[in-house]
Amino acid sequence: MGAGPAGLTVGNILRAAGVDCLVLEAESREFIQQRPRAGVIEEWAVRGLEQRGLGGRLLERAERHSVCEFRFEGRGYRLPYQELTGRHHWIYPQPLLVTDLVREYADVRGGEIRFGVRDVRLHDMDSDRPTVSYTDPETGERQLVHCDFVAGCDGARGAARAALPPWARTSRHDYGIGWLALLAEAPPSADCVLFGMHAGGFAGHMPRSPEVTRYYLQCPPGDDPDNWPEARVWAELQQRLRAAGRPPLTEGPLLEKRVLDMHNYVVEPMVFGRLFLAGDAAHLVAPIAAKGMNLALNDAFLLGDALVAHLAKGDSRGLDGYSGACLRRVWDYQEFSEWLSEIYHGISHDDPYRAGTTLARLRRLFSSPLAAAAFAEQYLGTAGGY
Ligand code: RFL
Repeated sequence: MGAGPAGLTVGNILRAAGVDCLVLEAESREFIQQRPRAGVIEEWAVRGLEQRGLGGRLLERAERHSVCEFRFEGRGYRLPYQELTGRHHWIYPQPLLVTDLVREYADVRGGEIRFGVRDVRLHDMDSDRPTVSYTDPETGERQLVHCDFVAGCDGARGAARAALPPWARTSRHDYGIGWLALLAEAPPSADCVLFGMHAGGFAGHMPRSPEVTRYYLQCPPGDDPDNWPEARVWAELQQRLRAAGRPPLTEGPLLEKRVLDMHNYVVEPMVFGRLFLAGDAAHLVAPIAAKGMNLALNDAFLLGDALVAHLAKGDSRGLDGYSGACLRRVWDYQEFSEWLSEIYHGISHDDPYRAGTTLARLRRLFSSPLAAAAFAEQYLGTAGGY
């Protein structure tokens, strides 16, 4: 269920092993191939895609990033994470990755996919023969799919999570802040990601391609994007990201403008009978640390490989340990997101005590090589070892 990074990766792994598989997707192919979202992919995740024959186009086109820059108190401080850890980030827009994965799954590996399905429901997940039903968009008829396993990869608002029993635990965290997420038709204004910590609120600059840049502006949760006309957006971005000796941002028309209320959740366990949740269906992490798609890929690698081991070799160890293995990385990234949120938002808080401790944390990153290396390791994600 779901043709996002998680569902398509699981589907591709199953198809490579010759396993019959059907992907159900609520939207159209055109829509999912254009939906703008993530852009930062961790090195281990790219390696995981590559090992499963899914990284070719990404490696040809993605940009490699090795440094990020924090801007506060009117100055820019560069953090050379590759120098500190030997590892880097890849920048590859999520719509391009989804396009690659759909093409490989449907056009190369012969996987079946039904787009535009409506009213998807799950039945008998705790039996040996679970079924999924949906309304066919063309005929309007209900269809029933008999399954051996169901991969619930239908994101934060899908049907899979809703089908969990009452005893499944969902832990939630609300940051109490909003981000205005923007895509600008403007070239990046620096060679790297910029984080602006300012009394007026956080601002972020994330290069996406030579023509397009993602920006974020902290705003009240639930704010109306109409409160942010282009002139106000650019004035705030210029102010919050200003640093001595750095040129002003290159402005351009805004292609996307939406308010995200920052919150996280984690579902435990990620399994109910024959239903295995993966990606945002199982855990949401606000885009603060750019981790969500990476976690979705980690789940998909573990689930796809475990299903193949079970179906091809009768080895169930991967499926038995699936939830625990995913959750170790999930909680690690949740914790980092929490820590980073304080760095981003502590200065703009009304509380001068919090602003003081946040500035101390920031200064430590640029005075202690050990603190910088610890940040870099978490920012890049640990390559295995969980
Ligand atoms: P997706 O991508 O949401 O895919 C789920 C798919 O399921 C479909 N669907 C259904 N299909 C069938 N039946 C139903 N009932 C269905 N209901 C929904 C949906 O149409 C969709 O196609 O989940 P997946 O695969 O788990 O992938 C998760 C990632 O998309 C998400 O975590 C990231 O986008 C988060 N994220 C980022 N993650 C990163 O790792 N690095 C980043 O730089 C980053 N930047 C971001 C982000 C998320 C953002 N937004 C919009 C919240 C930036 C932003 C602005």
